[in-house]
Amino acid sequence: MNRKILNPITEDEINTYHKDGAVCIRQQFDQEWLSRMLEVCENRITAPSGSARRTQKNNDPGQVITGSFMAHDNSVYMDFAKNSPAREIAARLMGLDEVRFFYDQMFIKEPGTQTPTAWHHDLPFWPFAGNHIASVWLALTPVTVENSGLVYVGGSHKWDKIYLPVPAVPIPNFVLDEASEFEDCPMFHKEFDNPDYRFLSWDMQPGDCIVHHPLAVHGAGANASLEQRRVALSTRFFGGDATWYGPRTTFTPPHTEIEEGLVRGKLPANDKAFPVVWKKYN
Ligand SMILES: O=C(O)CCC(=O)C(=O)O
Repeated sequence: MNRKILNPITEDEINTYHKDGAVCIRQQFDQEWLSRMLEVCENRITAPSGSARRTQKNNDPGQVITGSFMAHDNSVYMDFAKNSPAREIAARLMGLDEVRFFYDQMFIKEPGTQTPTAWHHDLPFWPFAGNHIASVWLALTPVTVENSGLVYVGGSHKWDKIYLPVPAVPIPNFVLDEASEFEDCPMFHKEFDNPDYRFLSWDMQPGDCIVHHPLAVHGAGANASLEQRRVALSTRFFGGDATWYGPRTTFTPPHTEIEEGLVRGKLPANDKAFPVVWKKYN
């Protein structure tokens, strides 16, 4: 399995990431990574464990299976976070010499599921502040807008907005204090014909990934395909100007309850919760 990227990240890709808040990076993972990660994600369909969740709404012929923090109880995911090219992709796009692993999340949408991914950006869910937090959303199956591919609002990470974090499955008292005052994220699919917005989406093959900024607004529609399952693994990394803010929601990454090294305004340099996984000069 390749530890290093297969092709250099280009200036064009870096500029797009900074300008749009999201960029699609093609084919940087070898087949062994893809087969391995698809298998371990699909195992969660039949044997959900850890934080895997399944949502199936009334009258929805499909379902959504999600999971978070898998790396903390499954070494295959931790190996991906510590050794796959995802780390270097995130670091190079953010222009950092060193990145830490934040957490991982998987998103499976079974054929025919009606459940959309609501419009949101990620930062208000998290106890962090700063720009240098990148998510690498790796397609493990073919992805199109028709089968619930992500759609981004280009440049939305520069709007100076922070939207109310709403979990996909309702969680009682999820939002804490000040975050409950944040405004609702608009339903941007109603604006698809509005020339004021630039919507970005990509047809993807397994092994393509989208890397997005923590304030890039994104969402996805139903999986309208009746044949194609959509499986993605989102692995998040940070460094540079990222700082600990303190919880805005009940989202609590493993080992952060101890609070060692977690000081508001400082890089969350807690090696157990957020190990350093890539250094430029290694
Ligand atoms: O895959 C999805 O539907 C949601 C992904 C997402 O919101 C993320 O990775 O931040």
